[in-house]
Amino acid sequence: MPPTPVKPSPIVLHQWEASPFCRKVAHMLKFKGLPYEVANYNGLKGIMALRLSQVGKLPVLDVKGQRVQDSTRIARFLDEHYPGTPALYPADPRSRALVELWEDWADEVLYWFEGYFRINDPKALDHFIALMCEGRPTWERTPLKLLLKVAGSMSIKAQGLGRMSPENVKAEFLRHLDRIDTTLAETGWLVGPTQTVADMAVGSQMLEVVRTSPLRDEILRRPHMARWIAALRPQHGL
Ligand SMILES: N[C@@H](CCC(=O)N[C@@H](CS)C(=O)NCC(=O)O)C(=O)O
Repeated sequence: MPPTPVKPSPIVLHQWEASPFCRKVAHMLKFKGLPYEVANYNGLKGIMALRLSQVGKLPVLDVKGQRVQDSTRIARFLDEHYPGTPALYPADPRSRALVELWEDWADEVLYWFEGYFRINDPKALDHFIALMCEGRPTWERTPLKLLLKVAGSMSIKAQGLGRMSPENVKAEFLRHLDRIDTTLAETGWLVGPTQTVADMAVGSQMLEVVRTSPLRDEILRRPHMARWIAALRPQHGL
């Protein structure tokens, strides 16, 4: 009897539906055309996500028998292990450096603005909690909202944005939007002539603002950003 072929283990994305970092990874996998399965940690099941890695954050990707945590490490892993697929990072060293800077800026700076607008706007927070509790018993919404509001406010205060006046936070955010719009004017993408992980990282944060916050109007009234968001939306199913 011929040996039964061993099926390669599927790629599994451990995620929260409303996490911009998880959506960034989902975007990368779609861009590369890699099929994957999703494990959701909605509602109070989120506590189990803490055990998936030493860091305790999502996204976590199980791929080729390895577990990789952090969206940026996942991006590098995917380019290294799937060389025949569209690249997330350009080959040219200077362009790659610029992509990595944009990516890091999105993950480490822009994320806090997205979190600030989500935590401090009651409607945005309710929308976010509804997304985070999809498929879970309704009673989980109240404790999760309390938990995320308290923990979110504390970390945004510790980071600094939470101690600025709302007017100043908004003004700084609008300056960032202008910079992005100016950069996009040249090719429609942040670095070079094609989409890179820079667009996926910045786009995932912006799409979360578009999805839950009234500040979406500020994003969509900037012409280059509006076109860019329209191009990124299908990858996010939004
Ligand atoms: N640098 C990480 C950030 C991931 C991250 O902050 N994920 C959030 C969800 S949006 C999280 O897991 N927060 C839970 C926690 O901080 O305990 C990445 O790029 O993956």
